[in-house]
Amino acid sequence: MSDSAAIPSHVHVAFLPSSGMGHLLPFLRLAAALIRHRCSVTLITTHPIVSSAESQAISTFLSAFPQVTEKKFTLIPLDPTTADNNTTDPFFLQWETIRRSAHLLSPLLSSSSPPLSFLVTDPTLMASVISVTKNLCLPNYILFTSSARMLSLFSFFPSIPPSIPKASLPPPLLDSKSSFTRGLSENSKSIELFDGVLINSFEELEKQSLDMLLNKGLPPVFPLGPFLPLEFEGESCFAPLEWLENQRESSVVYVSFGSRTAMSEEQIRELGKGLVLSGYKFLWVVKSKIVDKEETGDDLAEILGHQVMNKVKNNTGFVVNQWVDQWRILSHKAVGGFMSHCGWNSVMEAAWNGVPVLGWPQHGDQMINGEVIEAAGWGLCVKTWGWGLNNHLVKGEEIGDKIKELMENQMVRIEAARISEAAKAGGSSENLTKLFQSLKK
Ligand code: UDP
Ligand code: G50
Repeated sequence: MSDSAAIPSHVHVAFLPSSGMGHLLPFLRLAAALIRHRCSVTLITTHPIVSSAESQAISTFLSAFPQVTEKKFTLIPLDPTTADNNTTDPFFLQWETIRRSAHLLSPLLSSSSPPLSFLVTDPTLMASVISVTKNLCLPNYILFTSSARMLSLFSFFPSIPPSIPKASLPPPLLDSKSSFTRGLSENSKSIELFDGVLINSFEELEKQSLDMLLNKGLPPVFPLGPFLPLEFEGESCFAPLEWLENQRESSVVYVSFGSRTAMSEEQIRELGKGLVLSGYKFLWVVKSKIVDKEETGDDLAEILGHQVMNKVKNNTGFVVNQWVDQWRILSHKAVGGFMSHCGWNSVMEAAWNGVPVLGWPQHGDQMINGEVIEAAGWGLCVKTWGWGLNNHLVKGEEIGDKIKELMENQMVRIEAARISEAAKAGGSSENLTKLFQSLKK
């Protein structure tokens, strides 16, 4: 987002992100953009916090912007007897915990000084937060943390737009009783009570979905992306820049499945085989635990096997199992391809930097996001690899072939460069101005 939007000086915005870095980071990036436009900002942080990455990001954000007010929101512990027994993912459980505590937000919001102009709410918390803000007559905007294509599914639900194949739906949506489905359907129903939807996307990339949303009579949608990372995000995290500096242009495959997706050890081993078979140099972020605090790294060599370790030893591969500075990696000229789970933040970061993507969706909205990449032609999305579920092992040979297919494809490279130009030329600052104009009404 650029700095050119004309904005009144008295605006005070509160942000309520949900758990997971994929939710927190876009909130912090948008908050920083509003601070640059002279808004006052309150950040509501929910406690306890699930991952170290989230705690770290919040504390570096608060020290970089001392003018931000932090409001700590202590959650009521989730009663295990009433929780969804099928869900063990700590991030999903935290969404539910925040929802069930939402009624306690009222005093926190009404005591803000100067009074709040509006709240920006995470999509996973919509239905439980909207009744609170309605009671306070406080305007409430959603920051949708996924693609406009996913927003179109979300807003049509329980109908499915004809453009979205059933096989691409987030798998838990196929079970009408799952807590994910219940949550999503309540949140989706509440959308019309909101004042608008902010989204990290841009018109050139998702015109069709954005037009469809416009014609649906929803609250106005403001595409404000791509969101750019904040300088301090990379401060304390790792990027093997020296190694990258020594590689030829566009010769390295960067492999990462985001902040909360762990693969089985068996699948990690096959992926390693695939990387070796591809013949390309690789920079691979290995994650074997969902929550970072549980990652030990001790037995990495054992999981990866000697072929991958040989590559590491002779400098033709680089493996890490810690938080990396993904933006700096994607913006490095040595990186020529990105094997990704298609988390929406990663997709937007690849778009900005013009890096072709090999999508291997693992959960939730990722297949739908991968289809956005395919439709725009700047990558491939493999739909036959079965959501990375444990009962479907993808063999190294297949993985190696797909990596070669991506890295040798000139068309995706040309399209990636085109998407990057469109991302940089996009109309996010005009849309930000429109948002502020809509406030004055
Ligand atoms: N990320 C990072 N370093 C890591 C892992 C993730 O900087 O080691 C960032 C990544 O750049 C993106 C976010 O964390 O901004 C992950 O969000 P995404 O939507 O891609 O996936 P999720 O982690 O939510 O599945
Ligand atoms: C995270 C995730 C899975 C997933 C999504 C995530 C979305 C966002 C849309 O953000 O698709 C959404 C809104 C409200 C809701 C659920 C999902 O209750 O891990 O699908």
